Amino acid sequence: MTGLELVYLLGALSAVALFLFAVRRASARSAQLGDAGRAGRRRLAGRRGEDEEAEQQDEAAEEREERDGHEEEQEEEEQAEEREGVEDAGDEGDEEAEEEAEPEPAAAGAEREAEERAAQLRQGLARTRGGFVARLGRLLSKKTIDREILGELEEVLLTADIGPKTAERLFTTIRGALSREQLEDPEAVWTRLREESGRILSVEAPPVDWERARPLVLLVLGVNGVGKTTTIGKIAAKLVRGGKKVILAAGDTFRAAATEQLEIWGQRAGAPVVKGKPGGDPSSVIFDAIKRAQAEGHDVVIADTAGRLHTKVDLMEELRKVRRVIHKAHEGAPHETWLVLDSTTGQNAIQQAKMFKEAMEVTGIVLTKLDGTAKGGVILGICDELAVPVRFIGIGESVDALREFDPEAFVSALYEHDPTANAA
Ligand SMILES: Nc1nc2c(ncn2[C@@H]2O[C@H](COP(=O)(O)OP(=O)(O)OP(=O)(O)O)[C@@H](O)[C@H]2O)c(=O)[nH]1
Ligand SMILES: [Mg+2]
Repeated sequence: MTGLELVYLLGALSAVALFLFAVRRASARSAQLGDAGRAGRRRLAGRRGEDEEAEQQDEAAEEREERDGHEEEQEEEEQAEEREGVEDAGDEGDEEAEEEAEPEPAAAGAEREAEERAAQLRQGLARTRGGFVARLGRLLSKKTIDREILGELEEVLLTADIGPKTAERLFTTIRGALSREQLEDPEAVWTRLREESGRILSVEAPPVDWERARPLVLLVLGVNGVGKTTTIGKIAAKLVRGGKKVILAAGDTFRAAATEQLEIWGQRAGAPVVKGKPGGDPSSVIFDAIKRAQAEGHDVVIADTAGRLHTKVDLMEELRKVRRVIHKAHEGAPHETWLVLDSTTGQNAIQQAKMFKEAMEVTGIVLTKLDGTAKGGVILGICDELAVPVRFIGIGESVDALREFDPEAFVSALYEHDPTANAA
């Protein structure tokens, strides 16, 4: 061995010795630290004379450390699985997106929309359907029906908020169906009831032609709280969506917050609002709105009115004056005068309709709040007794919760389930 080799060997040996020394020191230090921690806890416990407890705690701490290690591993695994899951779902999402990206055939889209609308109407009429319609259904769901249940049927109809005249008309229909040897056939009686309801609701009237005058003036009436302002907002939104230029007249100068409420609806619908001073003359506000509509080329003016004045006589007098002034502003106007009725008031709505119709011409009815009442049958009484077409129905507070009234769709939604179909 040369001198140089000897030097190398000695150098390597001393490096190994140094390394071993360092490892030993490090492990001794960590043992010291662990012992110090445990000793510290023991000291604390010892102060309370609870050495054993401290030992148990140490063991528990060791177990916990071990468990935590496992849990961490498990968590990591779970997270990895989740990530995979998300990726899978992402793939599904992509597939869905791909499916959606394919253009839906126009006919299928229209069909889906019609189904959605029918479902929304059914939902809106759920409470009425669950009321007198369900009671009639229960009576007619017997396998055979006899004259004994006639009295019960009559009672259900008379208490159905459809008005006594209409109740009698429907009852006569049922009795007639029964006497024509259809006693064995409850389904035939149910069908008759449906058909007669459809006839009552189909008041002869051509659809509203929004283009027959420019501007077309629609005056909206009704007692306070029935939903005039809300309905005006919804109608305006519908017309604006259909490409019409609409302007609103804040003719309710009686109630302090009425103008602001209409302004909010105007903004929502995209229609300007002409307003006057609080307590001012409603006729002059509506007059100004018509003049502005003529000057600016608006297609439709919708005029809101107060629902309450000091007395009913005042209200009718005021509304007649409004009509006269509208006529002065625009020959042939108002082209439409719609009365808003709140279906939750039941037969009261029929009385209100009679009162307004006696005082002035009413060309259409809007029946609101059908979504919140079991008294929706009142629409039968209104159509039967007043022979004024129902133009729209309100089935909620949102801007799109207003429907053009379609008697057929209404009857289908109301008599949705044929209870006699499951007759035992
Ligand atoms: N659920 C439901 N609520 C409605 C409907 N239409 C109107 N409303 C609510 O009825 C309340 C009264 O509506 P308004 O539009 O202020 O009634 P109004 O006739 O203008 O009342 P006045 O200005 O006080 O005469 C509001 O809370 C509306 O949100 C509807 O179809 N369904
Ligand atoms: Mg109002």
